[in-house]
Amino acid sequence: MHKIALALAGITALAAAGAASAQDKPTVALIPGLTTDAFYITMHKGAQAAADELGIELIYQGGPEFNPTVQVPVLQAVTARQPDVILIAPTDKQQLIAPLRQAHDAGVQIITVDTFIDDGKYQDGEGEGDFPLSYVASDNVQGGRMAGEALAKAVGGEGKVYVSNVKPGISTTDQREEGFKEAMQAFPGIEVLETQFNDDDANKAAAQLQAVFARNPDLVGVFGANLFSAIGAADGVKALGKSGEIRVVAFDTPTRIVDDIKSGLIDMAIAQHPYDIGYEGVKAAAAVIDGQQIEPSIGTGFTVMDASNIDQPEVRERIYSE
Ligand code: T6T
Repeated sequence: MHKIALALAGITALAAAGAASAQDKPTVALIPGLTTDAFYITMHKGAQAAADELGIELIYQGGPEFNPTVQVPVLQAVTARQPDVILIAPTDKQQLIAPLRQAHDAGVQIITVDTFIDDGKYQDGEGEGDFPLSYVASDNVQGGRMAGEALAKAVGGEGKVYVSNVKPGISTTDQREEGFKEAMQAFPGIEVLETQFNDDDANKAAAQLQAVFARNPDLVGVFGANLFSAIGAADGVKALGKSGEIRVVAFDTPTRIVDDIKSGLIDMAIAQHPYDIGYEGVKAAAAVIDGQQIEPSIGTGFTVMDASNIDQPEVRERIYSE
């Protein structure tokens, strides 16, 4: 296994001779949930920044959909390239356990970013999915609670709301829903309707919003539990002409969500810090390559965006890259 210091020394020498090659560097692969998502595009930038600083070769490879059937072949192709460490956002808590174990058994160290497998508690000697070395991510239960409190406040503690979510089995969005529902227990005047699953398709989420409203004309709010759920929920509210009447709270902050905060369509959005997840992920991978022990869980923060702070530079710098 490479030692970063040695690799760096080697790279310096080769660069001086004008012949540095990718094989001389330790290699880390980042496999996102899907490639066309501003959240993972931003994570890639953070990962690349850390890789450049630490003299690591970064491979970035993913699929076009947030789906284990699409992600597993990508994982197998990346494993065949034998990187030292794979950083991956597993698209399902259970379905990625066996494929990741195969990669691990082939000698690749695993760190999960954003999402986890199994119970997300790694290296504690328990469970089928205990082998990843670390989980680098937002606190998604806490983010869900924050969203719940914000929506409860926006609707004045009363009326019908629901969660627009991706699909069951994804650690992040499951936890956000859990946190949201936990927060709602403090508001007896709010009824949480059945969750609508949109398969990460904003058009489906928009159609579902309109269908839920057709069944519940007294609908007052919706929580979009990720980027596509939130965009779709907001689109649905807009199509009904109910902006400001059906209140929207969003997870994730591409520019489109920020525009909707400005127009009043969305009340509040929770920005994750995907750049930091990518950066910290590669830093942790570098430490592993260097033979160091790392923490089994590495947390990154949130920035809450609403009309009151959306023009502040330190808030705007958390808008995702597209
Ligand atoms: O919300 C993020 C990510 O945290 C989640 O795991 C999947 O959806 C996003 O990528 C946003 O689309």
